Amino acid sequence: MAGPPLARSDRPGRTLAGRRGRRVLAAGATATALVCVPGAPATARPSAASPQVAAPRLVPEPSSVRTVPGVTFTLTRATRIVAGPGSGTAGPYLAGILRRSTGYRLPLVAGGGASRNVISLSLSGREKGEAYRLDVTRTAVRLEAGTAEGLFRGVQTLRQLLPPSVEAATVQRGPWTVPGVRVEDSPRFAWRGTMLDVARHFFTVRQVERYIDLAALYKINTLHLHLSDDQGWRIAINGWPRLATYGGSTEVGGGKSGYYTQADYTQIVRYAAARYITVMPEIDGPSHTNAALASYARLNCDDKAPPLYTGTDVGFSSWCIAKPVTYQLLDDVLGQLARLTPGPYLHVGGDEAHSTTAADYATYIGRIGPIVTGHGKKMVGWNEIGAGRLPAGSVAQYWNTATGSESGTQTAREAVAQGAKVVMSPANRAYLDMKYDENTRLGQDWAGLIEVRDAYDWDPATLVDGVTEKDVLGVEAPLWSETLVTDDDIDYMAFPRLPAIAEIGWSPQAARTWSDFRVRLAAQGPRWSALAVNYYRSPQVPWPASAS
Ligand code: TNX
Repeated sequence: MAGPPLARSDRPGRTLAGRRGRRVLAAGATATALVCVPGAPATARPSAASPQVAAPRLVPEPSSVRTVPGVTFTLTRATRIVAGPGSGTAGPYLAGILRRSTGYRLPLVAGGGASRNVISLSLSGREKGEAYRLDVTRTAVRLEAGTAEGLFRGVQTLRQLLPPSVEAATVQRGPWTVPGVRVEDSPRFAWRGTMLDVARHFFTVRQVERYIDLAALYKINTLHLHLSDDQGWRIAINGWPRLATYGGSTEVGGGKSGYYTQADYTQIVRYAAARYITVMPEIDGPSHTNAALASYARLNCDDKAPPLYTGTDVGFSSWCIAKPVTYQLLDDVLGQLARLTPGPYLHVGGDEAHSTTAADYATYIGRIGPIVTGHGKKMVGWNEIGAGRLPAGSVAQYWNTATGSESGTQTAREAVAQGAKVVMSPANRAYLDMKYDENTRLGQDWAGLIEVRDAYDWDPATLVDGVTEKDVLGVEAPLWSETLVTDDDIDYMAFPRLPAIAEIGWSPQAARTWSDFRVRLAAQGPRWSALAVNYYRSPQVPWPASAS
């Protein structure tokens, strides 16, 4: 299997947990009676001096939440959604969710107008980027942001302030109340991603869209699609038809599989963009290339095509580094993907090249970098690419474990020394395909077992020596699919760990503790039930009785 096997003693300990309890701060003297609960434990008993206010159970935890005691907004048949100019998809997206479960008409109206019994979404000069501000009073819900993207992130917070049944696909009974709050929020990191491996098992456009919606609820903003590997090539490329028709014809276990037409891919990109999620396509190499090598004999150094592969070994295949046709192919593939992808990044893989010599590997990275930048994109690769020459603006995705992987931490440092930024996906923390415990039916365990707390209790800025906060662009949770076939399989491995990684990427480090997160996470259970998400009922999380 991939990577060095970890002894159980190398697994992340439980000592990284933040021990700072949450504080309940009463702002009793203020006229508005706002109660400031930055990191207040949902379970804490307020002291006699402070009013009894339960902190809303939000994931990811916002930078600042102030509750307004005794105030609630109630959504009624007469509520209107007022979407100001430039508010993008935030209004229609919110209306779509609320109409299904409330059965109310909730008309979407443009700009100003009546200010009572409204949910208003408007742009303001006060916030920037993904930051937003949400005010819930007795008469209105007001969401403000500097961009449509910020409004969309704020809509996710508003969803979580409503009862869980708001997520249902059919009409439910209210009342549809929202607690009085003022939320001011912005992300810690710019990149909060998840990866879906559509190569080991193929997932349809509909399945990918479903995953996008679930990720959007936790303010994920990057979808990394692992489009090629030894077992399958999943994107149609003009001029190289057999990559998809032959290379995409099977998968792990040998089932009949599939690929995306360029129209399918564009559809995914648009669907993600409507949720302010950037798609980053990956074409893995120089290893993980068997499906392509099997499709065209001339791509192989000996001009012989290997058979298709349906097992789960890694590192046995390699592009023929010396042949010009390798780079013609990559130029065509990356050029077409660059044109289909509005986002700034192309991921070129680079992991586990065990069948490529170190010299060939460095040659390869030196060749592929200019191909990517020549098509107007920035290069992203797994951390091994740090051993090669990186164009300006490159990003290394750190996948090794924090302990027991000198070569991994070394290449990450080499990448940073060249000016690259790092996205953190340590396998023993962020890999959604690792088993939760010995009894998990799905997944692998080569990087260790990852219970929810292991996924949550780490800081991307202190994980790798020599890689600090300023070098870190963000976090990403990869979902490798050797063992995953159905939506239920995807759900089970991603929930609840994807929200844990999403919070690491969004929330201030000082505001997050495991003891508080587990309580807020528990409140998501009934939401996932309403969304028909097949989540893992971790024994570490105090799920409400109704969630099981
Ligand atoms: C390692 S880590 C891989 C993938 C496997 C995964 C399974 C990395 C960049 N590559 O090829 O699917 O382990 O956990």
